[in-house]
Amino acid sequence: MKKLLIATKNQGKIKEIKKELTDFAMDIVGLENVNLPEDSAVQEPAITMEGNAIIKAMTYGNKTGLLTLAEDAGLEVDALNGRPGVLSARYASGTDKDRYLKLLREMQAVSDKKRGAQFRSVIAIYDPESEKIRTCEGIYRGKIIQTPKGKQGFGYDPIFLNENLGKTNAQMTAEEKNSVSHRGKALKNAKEILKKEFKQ
Ligand code: ITT
Repeated sequence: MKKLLIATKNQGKIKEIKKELTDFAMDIVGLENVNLPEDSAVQEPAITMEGNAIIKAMTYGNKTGLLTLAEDAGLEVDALNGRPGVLSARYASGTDKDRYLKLLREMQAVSDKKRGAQFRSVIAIYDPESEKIRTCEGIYRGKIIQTPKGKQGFGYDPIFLNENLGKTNAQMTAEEKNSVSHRGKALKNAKEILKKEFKQ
């Protein structure tokens, strides 16, 4: 079976990606399964998520020689004109909690009606043999609540409410989150692209 490297260091992402790809006809490997030089941290210098996803997929694909899937994701808040967006992981130093608490502080004066937001996931797939690269994305709309809720998921999940389901991402299992989320949607697109364009 053809190997597919999932090139992310984020444990929350790995869990969701692996869950979505369980029945997929490729041999899924993580960065922990491949030998990489010590200095293999990847900078994310691009000003778009697409640019950063491509940089990550190409860097790890070229280092390992494997077909590689990488993702760049972020939270785009309406009242902040789309911030933190591509800078979501670097919005504040410290932990995920430090970052979502900073966001809640920044949004303290924003009324209930204006708290719309969306997650965006951009996936890049790169084959170092053919040098072919493809990207796809998924968007997931919801609302930033005032008080964090739930313990599952990662990142900004405790403050992101799915209004249809009446719960935050952090109150969902990985499976349930995948069925509605940006990453779930992007992965469904990615599976189609992999089947059509990267199967030998
Ligand atoms: P890799 O680059 O190794 O994949 P990362 O954590 O640096 O991992 P990103 O550069 O894509 O990932 O940053 C995405 C940030 O956006 C991440 O740190 C989270 O804070 C947030 N984020 C992305 N998807 C999320 C989700 O599904 N739920 C909550 N927060 C999310």
